[in-house]
Amino acid sequence: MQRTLIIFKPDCVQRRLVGQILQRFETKGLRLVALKLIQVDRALGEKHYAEHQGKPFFEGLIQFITGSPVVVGVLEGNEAITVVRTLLGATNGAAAVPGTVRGDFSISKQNNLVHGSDSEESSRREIALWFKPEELTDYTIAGTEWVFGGA
Ligand code: IDP
Ligand code: MG
Repeated sequence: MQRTLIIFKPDCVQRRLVGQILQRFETKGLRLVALKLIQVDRALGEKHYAEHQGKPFFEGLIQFITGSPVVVGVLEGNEAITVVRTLLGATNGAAAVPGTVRGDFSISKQNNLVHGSDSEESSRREIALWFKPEELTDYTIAGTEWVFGGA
């Protein structure tokens, strides 16, 4: 079982698409471990996107992610990191394949609605950055074997 960090970015919250997109993740079989609506400050935004520091789009990206609240969460399930990235589609919404979140709802490189961790290392780093350990719940969903069986 793997965990991944998701961020419904400011465009997603402003466009009121959070529920619809979260439903895709839940329907796929992923379960929520944590979820909260927060206003991101510059320090958190810069830490989250540290790998992009120095790139031409970095300043705009920080303005974007700190410009309006985000919903951030942790999802868990078989191969959760790859599953979420596959459901999200390519970074550039204009190029993303229809059927993916970005392919269906985004036509922008920056405003691509949802973030998903890209590796186990990123997921560990990002979950620790956005959540305190006590915010991560531990519970069982009845009938889980019907969803995760044979993994
Ligand atoms: P990812 O979110 O698909 O992993 P990354 O390349 O890690 O994509 O970029 C992080 C975020 O930075 C993207 O999701 C997008 O919001 C923004 N971004 C990436 N490339 C560009 C660009 O060329 N122009 C504007 N924003 C960009
Ligand atoms: Mg990335």
